[in-house]
Amino acid sequence: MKNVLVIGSTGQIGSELTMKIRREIPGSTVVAGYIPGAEPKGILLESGPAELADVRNAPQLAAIVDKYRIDTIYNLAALLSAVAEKKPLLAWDIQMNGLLNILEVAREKNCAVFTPSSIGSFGPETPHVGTPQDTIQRPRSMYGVTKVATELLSDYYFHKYGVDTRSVRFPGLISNVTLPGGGTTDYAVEVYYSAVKGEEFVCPIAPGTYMDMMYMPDALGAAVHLMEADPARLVHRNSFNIASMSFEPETLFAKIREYIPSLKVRYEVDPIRQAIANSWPDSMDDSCARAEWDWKPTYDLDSMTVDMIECLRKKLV
Ligand code: AKB
Repeated sequence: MKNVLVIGSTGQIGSELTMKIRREIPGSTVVAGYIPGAEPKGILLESGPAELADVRNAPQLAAIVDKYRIDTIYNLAALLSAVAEKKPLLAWDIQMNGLLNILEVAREKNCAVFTPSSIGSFGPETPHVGTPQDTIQRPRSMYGVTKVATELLSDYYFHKYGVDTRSVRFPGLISNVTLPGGGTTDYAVEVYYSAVKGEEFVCPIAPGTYMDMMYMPDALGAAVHLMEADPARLVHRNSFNIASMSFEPETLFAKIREYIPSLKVRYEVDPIRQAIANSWPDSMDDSCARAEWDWKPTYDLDSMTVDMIECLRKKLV
């Protein structure tokens, strides 16, 4: 991985992944791909090249790959689960037609491709506790449908054309740099902002709803580590379960109150998000990722909470 294109570089994952690769992979050129209205700013813009990279525009992607001799594409363009339910056709266009464009460019120009999947690729019939790596995937949300299809299409390009496609199923990602937008797990980020600002938090997810979650530094580490893993060890490719913590809203609020006792929460359950959350795993089994590329998270709920509060205090107070 030397010359990298990050598509969706100003989003929740992309903004931090672009900077991490620029910082940590010596000699790398990392192009920050963006769409109009989501232009990179500040350090993201100043620390390396940026190009318009709309997944629905195949010639545009091919030109960037040629210009920078791209060898690895991180495809982070997606509508998250709740917003995809409201705009299913747009979600399909970005997530599926966009992916096909990327895979075709990768096939022609010999690039490796990382396209994240999600806990959203599972559905109500999936075993919810200790969700196995290989199990039933019959999601009922458009987000989930596109994630399963992403896994299958990425594996198809690997088996048929030898395109080096790899992926992880991300849990809900918690970060203090860029807010997520329109996801089912967003509550677990937003409550930290409310706690630090001293505002009441209105929770759209019902108490007792368990979902897998992960702190962003671990998620970024997984994305980079998997793309650098020895291909000979990979039995799976698209996509690996990865896990670090699983909690329900009350557990998270109790943990935050250990550090900010004044946190106030009220529930106003959003039926769209709740239905999606009910169909997702409570906790995934990530033993294949551990065995095939030494995946190991570093943060638990306590260490993440300490770091989130410290970083948000610096940013917001
Ligand atoms: C969402 O909630 O839609 C995402 C996800 C778990 O894929 N954060």
